Amino acid sequence: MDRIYLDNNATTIVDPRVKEAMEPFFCQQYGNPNSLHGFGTEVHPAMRLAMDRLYAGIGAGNADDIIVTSCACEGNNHVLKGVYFDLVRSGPKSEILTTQVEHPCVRNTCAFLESLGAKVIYMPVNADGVVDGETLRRFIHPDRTALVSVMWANNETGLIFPVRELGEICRENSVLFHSDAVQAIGKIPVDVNRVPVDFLTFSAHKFHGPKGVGGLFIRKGLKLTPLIHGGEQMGGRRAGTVNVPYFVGMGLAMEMAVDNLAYEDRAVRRLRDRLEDAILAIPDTLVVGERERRTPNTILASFRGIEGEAMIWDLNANGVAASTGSACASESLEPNPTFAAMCISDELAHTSIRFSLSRFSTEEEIDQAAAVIRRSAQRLRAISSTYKNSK
Ligand code: C6P
Repeated sequence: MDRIYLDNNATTIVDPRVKEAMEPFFCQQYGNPNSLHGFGTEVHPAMRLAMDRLYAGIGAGNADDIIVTSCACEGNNHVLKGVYFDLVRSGPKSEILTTQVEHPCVRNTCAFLESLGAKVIYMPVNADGVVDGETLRRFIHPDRTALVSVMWANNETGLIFPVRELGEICRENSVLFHSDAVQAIGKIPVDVNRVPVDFLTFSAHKFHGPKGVGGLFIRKGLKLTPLIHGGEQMGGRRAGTVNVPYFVGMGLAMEMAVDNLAYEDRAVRRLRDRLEDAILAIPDTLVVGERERRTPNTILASFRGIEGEAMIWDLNANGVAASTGSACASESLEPNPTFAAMCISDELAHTSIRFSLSRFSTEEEIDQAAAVIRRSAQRLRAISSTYKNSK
């Protein structure tokens, strides 16, 4: 039985063309790019091309910076801790604004900064599951707010935040704006010309690049204390020998992600909607958030009376990979903060499954997955006293 992968918000398959582009940089062109000899300098053209592809992919200008990082967790840590050191620790500002539904790498870094004395405000989401301009206006203050950090799209619900409006409000108040665009790149347009972000983070493995490499965009002229001190790599902004093969792979993956945006919007969305219709045809199911407000690949569905973990287990045994939410929180027993912030009841939260597609998903897979999900729901409800009692 072929397995069906519907957990693309956790990670994606590396596009075979990306893998192929990376290969020469392991055993042939393996020089350190900072070396002065030919082994070092011969990798420069590929690095320049990769960097050009990243710039073009997000619409960055020549004077902006993009730092190659090890992942989005690193990029997000860099922004939050950097701004803390630059503006909060010794003033002149005191507060960082973020949301109640950020990825743990933002939420937990903010908690760490609180332990150092920063004031962090976790803004609530509205009925649509996002922080809107009105809410930001309530909390932002030009004298106190050092940074606003709001994700571009949520990893669990797929809901898209009004980042353009939020960025404009930050500009009006002369406050720095950061967006974690991990779940947006390759799914919806991400353009730093249209959205006034100062910092933006992404991770290659979410758009068919390799794991362990990401990017941090820094708007031109902005200072940001490094997270990793050492050599002069990345213009002194991030020390450490650049992971050349992964950087090359990320560059190509970015270009392909942008080239495939129209396909994502049309074909992936059509498959997502097909799966969603099939799920909603099962009695007592619901999906969180309106379709048009979500990234085109994501469904967060709830199956009344079925524990999420039980369903993941059953789906897995029948060849379908999905998740109960964020992969890195899959072992946590804490209530899911995103669901809590959205006022999703405990019952709903415990019965939720995230299905996330990619441009590699096929119609045949979606139809097979729909049949597996339907049978799984029937099987598990037949032994669920919670479900029977709810009837
Ligand atoms: N979310 C998920 O299952 P890394 O692991 O550093 O490449 O990416 C971290 C990250 C940061 N921000 C957002 C919005 C994310 O979705 C993720 C990764 C995965 O939802 C794994 S926890």
